[in-house]
Amino acid sequence: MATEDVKAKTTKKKEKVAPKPADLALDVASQEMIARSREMEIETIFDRAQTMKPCNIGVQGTCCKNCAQGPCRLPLPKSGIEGKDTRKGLCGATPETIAARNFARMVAGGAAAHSDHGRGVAETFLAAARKETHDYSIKDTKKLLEIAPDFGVEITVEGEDGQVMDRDIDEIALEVAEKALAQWGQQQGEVMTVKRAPAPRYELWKKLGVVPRGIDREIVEIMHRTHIGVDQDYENIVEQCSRAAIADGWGGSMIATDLQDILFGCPYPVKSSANLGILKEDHVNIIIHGHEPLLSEMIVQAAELPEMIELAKKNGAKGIQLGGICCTANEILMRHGVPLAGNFLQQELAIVTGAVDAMVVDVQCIMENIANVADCFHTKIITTNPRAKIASGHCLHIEFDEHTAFEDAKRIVQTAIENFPNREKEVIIPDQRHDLVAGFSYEAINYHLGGTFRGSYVPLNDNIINGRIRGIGGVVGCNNARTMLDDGHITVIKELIKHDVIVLTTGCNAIACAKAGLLTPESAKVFCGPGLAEVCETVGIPPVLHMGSCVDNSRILMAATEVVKAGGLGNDISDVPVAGSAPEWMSEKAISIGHYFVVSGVYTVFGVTFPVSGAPVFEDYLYNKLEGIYGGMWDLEADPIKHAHKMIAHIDKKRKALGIDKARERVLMDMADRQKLEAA
Ligand code: SF4
Ligand code: MSK
Repeated sequence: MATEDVKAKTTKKKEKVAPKPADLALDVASQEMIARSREMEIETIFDRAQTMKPCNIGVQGTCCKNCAQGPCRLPLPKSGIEGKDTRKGLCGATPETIAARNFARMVAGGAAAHSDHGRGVAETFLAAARKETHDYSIKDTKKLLEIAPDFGVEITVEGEDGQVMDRDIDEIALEVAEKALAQWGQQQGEVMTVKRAPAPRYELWKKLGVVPRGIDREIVEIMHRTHIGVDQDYENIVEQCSRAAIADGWGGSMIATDLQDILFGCPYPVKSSANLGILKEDHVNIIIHGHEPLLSEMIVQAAELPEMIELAKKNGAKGIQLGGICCTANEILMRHGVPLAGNFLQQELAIVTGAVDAMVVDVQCIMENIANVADCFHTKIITTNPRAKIASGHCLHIEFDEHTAFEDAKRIVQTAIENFPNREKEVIIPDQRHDLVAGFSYEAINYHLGGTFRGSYVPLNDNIINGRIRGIGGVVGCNNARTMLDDGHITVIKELIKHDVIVLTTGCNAIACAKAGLLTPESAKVFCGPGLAEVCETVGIPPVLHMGSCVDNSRILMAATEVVKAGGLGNDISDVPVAGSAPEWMSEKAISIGHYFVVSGVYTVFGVTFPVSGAPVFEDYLYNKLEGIYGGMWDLEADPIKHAHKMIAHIDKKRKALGIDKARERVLMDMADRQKLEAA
């Protein structure tokens, strides 16, 4: 071949055409902003995902860098393993040990993130109970009284005359606060909230010796065991993962959710809207992004102050528009109806509109590159948490302290307002926003199904037993730039509801559903199978119930527990026709959540990729053997339709085991059937 031809061929090979925005994101608003970022030559995660490919060995979970003799890299040979697997790290660590250690460190990272969030909430709760802050107080006394006994706190007291009286609420709050905070540093005994699980589940954990002793202790022990030369038995490592994950889901995350509900109110159904179209050109736009509601609750109040609205007007705006990204978004949506601006992969794109006057961030899922994108606009990035700063001259740090919370929030809102006149680039806001109904705490589901006086999960169970509802899908989790934004989420969920599986959602999945219009009762008749559509229509609920943020996956555990308690669907979560899923996961928190779903008895499928493929024996342990121990197991399925059908197959397996599989052969409902359903 002539030299010129070779050159032409090589150059041609190098000229890789960037994928079209429509191939990178499902929603039109994101597509428009990806296109705009390209026109403006602003690099985003969508570009980096093309130029940087993931490491082939890390993806398999078999790269170890736990000591300075490595990294030791043990990729699976292309031809597979024939005979004995002789791969070893320098110290002799097998692929199984390495993949298990990496998996365990992800559980530790995820559990630590959730639980440290929970600790922050518990500390604020204690400050409120001690009346050290005027900015927070006990709002939901009903929930306080409900959870107090779980911490061994009496809610009544016997008077001198032998009469039983209600105890003082402040006293109860203080005792609950102290007991709750003690769960983190506890060294012996059991994390107290773990006993909320159905009795057979708790007994199984006791038998297996995986009831967590203290939240921090189990996380620290993972880090110890995965140090070079400690735990070299993948089954034993997974056992410790189970302790830490239970300490997260049934401990740190659950306590965070409870105490947030008591401080800010338990969520009940609320209407709002979602996507970048919620931003307003003539308003000061403040995006709140991250995970903790402690600050965002204060910002919501500060933004409503007449003096702030007046200041906004003085600066040329018509008012103040708040919008959320990631789980902070879910927190303030659930309790105040603040609209959702977008999910994880939309954080840079929100700034690209040119309409964001401040993006206020706390902790978790905040991409460092928002500082670079903000640099191209007038947007101020305001970090607020001492744990999460961004080393960029363009970021402002206004530290948030629970003792001066409202004043801090006012400073932040004021900073955003004063930045409004500094807009320099053209503002382009995609005309995309969808209505939604959110706020389905497990208490709200109880109320919605059964009414104020006879709130109960019995109607849900009845409809599962009679086959109108096939089962329950818990579909949650992140976006992942290695796959099309929201495509996995929406394809999986549409397939589930089409087959009469009701979906409980949290996190960025919930935001994806909101953008796709799946969080409205009206969506039921468009997307659901006849049975689920009938139930949603009768009860007036969407087929996808938004339960909150990442820590609120604990609400899904409690909903599953309520289903068990309502009767007729077995004695434990592992008996219920339920399956879990994270179609676009990416964070370590997703691994901790997945593992506490699995050890709670739930078959859990992840999409995109799973970092264990380089260690087939360990992979088989997670995907198959765990079912024999916990009744739940992991699985991976990247194809969203197959992913949904694996969940449906599991749900059908559970229906069969319960003897309710025949109930699905049903005729269309007549008026008498509808009346029966309403009366259930
Ligand atoms: Fe290699 Fe062992 Fe060190 Fe890991 S711990 S880097 S496998 S020598
Ligand atoms: S925010 S952990 S990307 S769900 Fe909770 Fe979304 Fe995943 Fe962060």
